[in-house]
Parts: sequence; C-alpha cells; structure tokens
Amino acid sequence: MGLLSILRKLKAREKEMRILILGLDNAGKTTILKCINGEDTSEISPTLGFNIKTLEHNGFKLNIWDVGGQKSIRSYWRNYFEQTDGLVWVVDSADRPDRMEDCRRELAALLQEERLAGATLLIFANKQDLPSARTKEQIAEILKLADIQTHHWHIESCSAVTGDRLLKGMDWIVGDIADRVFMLD
Ligand code: G3D
Repeated sequence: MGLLSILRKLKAREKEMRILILGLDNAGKTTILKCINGEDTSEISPTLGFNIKTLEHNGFKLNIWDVGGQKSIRSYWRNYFEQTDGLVWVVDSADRPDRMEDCRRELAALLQEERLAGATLLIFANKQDLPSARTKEQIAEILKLADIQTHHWHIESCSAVTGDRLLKGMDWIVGDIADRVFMLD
C-alpha cells in the first residue's frame, strides 16, 4: 500500500477535514465562523491574527482556520495552505467595485497556489441581507468563476447576520471533500 493511501486511511478514520476561510478584510469571515459554530455574533473584533475553530458537521470533525484578510497580512496566507482540504472564499457582496476587483485578483492568485491544488472551493456571496448586495450570479461573473477548471467549486449566497444558507454551503463543501478524500479506499 502506498504512503498516500495509508495517509488517506488514517485521515478517513479520524474523519477530519482542514478548511481555510479566506477573503478580503471585512468580508464577514469571522462572523460566518461564529455563526456556524453557534456563537453570539454581536461582538466581534476584526481578525488580526487568526482563529481556529473545531466543530462537528455531518459526522465530520472540521478544523476551520480563519486568517485575517487585511492587505498587509495577505502575504502570510500561504503559511496556512499545507494540507488544506477545503477553501471557503468569503465575499462582501455589497463591497465597492475596486474592492471587488481586489477580490477577483486575490482569489485568482490563490487558485494558482500549488499547495491548494487539491482543495475544494466554496464561495460565499455574503451580506445578502443588505439591499445593495449583488446576486450570486453577478458575483460569479465578476470573479469569473466559470473559468475555473482546476478546482471543484460552488457559490452560495448567504448572510452571516441572519444565518441564511450558511449550512447549505457547508453541507456542499463537506460533501465534496468527503467524496474526494474519504471514498477513495
Ligand atoms: P472579516 O472577519 O472577514 O474581517 P467580520 O469580517 O466577520 O469581522 O465582519 C466585518 C463586518 O461585516 C462586521 O461589521 C460584521 O458584523 C459585518 N457582517 C458580516 N457578515 C454580514 C452579513 O451577512 N450582513 C451584514 N449586514 N453585515 C455583515 P462591523 O460593523 O462590526 O464592522
């Protein structure tokens, strides 16, 4: 048996997944993480370092890493790429046009990263409760998601304030990772 399949078997037994939450600062990453973890979302300070949360979802143990998105610390994202099963890319759907362009560029750069090559990608079009929020179809077009050939991807509209569709998105990413990583033996 190859080393890779042994590692997969070990991982399957633990049913553990490593998921990174990334996106520009202020996109709503920390609020999403707190919401899916069932915490009070009313008092959140901007992400300076990183948060790690471990939670159960559909029988899997998720280790979720939330790394800050300010421009000055984006270069540190790559320190967290190793062994990432899933990437959750959070978008402020009501953000300014120039920030949407930053968002497109940063995501495109991430998808070029060799260490993220195997990761499943979920895009959350967050802040749908705001009247000025773009639809997920508009976000998909701005981010040019249709061009992505290298990763399994899916976009879900959501609101971290109301909790709407967060679990639907998490179901999809956990299901896709489970199919890829745990069903190979
Ligand atoms: P980050 O971790 O990506 O940097 P945060 O983002 O989770 O800290 O959220 C940044 C701000 O956006 C917070 O507002 C937060 O309440 C708000 N926010 C997050 N998700 C939503 C959402 O779905 N809808 C709305 N309307 N706001 C959201 P403050 O005012 O605390 O800066």
